Amino acid sequence: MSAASSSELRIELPSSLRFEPRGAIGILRLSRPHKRNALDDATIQGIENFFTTVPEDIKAVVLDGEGEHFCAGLDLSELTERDIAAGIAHSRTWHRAFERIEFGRVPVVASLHGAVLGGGLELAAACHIRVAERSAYYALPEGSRGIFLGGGGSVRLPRLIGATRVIDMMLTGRTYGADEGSALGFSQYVVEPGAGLAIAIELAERTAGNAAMTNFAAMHVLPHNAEQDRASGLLMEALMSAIAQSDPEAKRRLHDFLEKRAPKTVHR
Ligand code: 1HE
Repeated sequence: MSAASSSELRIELPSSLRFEPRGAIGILRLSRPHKRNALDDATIQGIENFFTTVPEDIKAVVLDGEGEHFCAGLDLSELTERDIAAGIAHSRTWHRAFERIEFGRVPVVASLHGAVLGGGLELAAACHIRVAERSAYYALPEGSRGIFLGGGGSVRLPRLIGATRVIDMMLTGRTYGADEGSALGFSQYVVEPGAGLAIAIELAERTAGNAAMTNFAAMHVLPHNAEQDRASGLLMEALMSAIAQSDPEAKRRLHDFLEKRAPKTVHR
């Protein structure tokens, strides 16, 4: 399916999701604050649809949550009547939706604040960059609700913070605040309350300015190589590196630098 431009977004989003294009980036907002942005089936389907057909002119997406909390995880009210087969199918819908985020076309920057719980943390973990306001806190209430991770968290979270910490969170209900969580790997940035969205937008705009091939390589090759044996990883790197540098966009950028038209890389 070919993607439309953001001004003619063809996909219909559920009322729990809102999309706001802003030039080369777009903000996708969890918009169910009265339920603390709990993720019901319609929202998960909407996330999958959105990331399958991100409008062509959108080069990066910010994922935000309306209200005081980023996301309270799975909508527990939908869980009570499911049998085993329905439970497996349900978990697989989450897997599909979150894979679309992690291995889609555009980098996704999550802006986190307040509760980032259970499936909300699984959702955040599927994003490429996480900016946490100081109010953000992380927990896996699954342990106390008698359930288990189902949105890819048992795969993604141990890769972020290590399996033993995830086991501890599940078994004891341990919570982590923004600073501690960032040191562990939950977020790459911690910012003051209220500053998360603006910084997430700034970061998204920066990624939107990259060559598309570079973003593709970072999003697809780096996680792939983290799971490869050394020889396969190095071979994949050589192939990707050659593909990226032969792209006309890379040639243009290299000439810009050599002819002193490009900014220098400095640390501020
Ligand atoms: C919900 C949910 C939800 C709130 N499903 N309805 N997640 C959890 O176990 C976390 C459950 N939620 C909470 O612990 C708290 O709601 C919060 C700490 C996030 C926020 O507290 P607070 O005081 O601001 O709000 P509240 O009064 O608890 O909730 C407001 C409303 O949202 C209320 O509904 P109301 O109709 O009584 O107004 C809550 O019932 C509703 N609400 N969270 C359904 N999660 C793929 S597997 C993933 C597995 C998981 O994610 S397990 C973790 C589930």
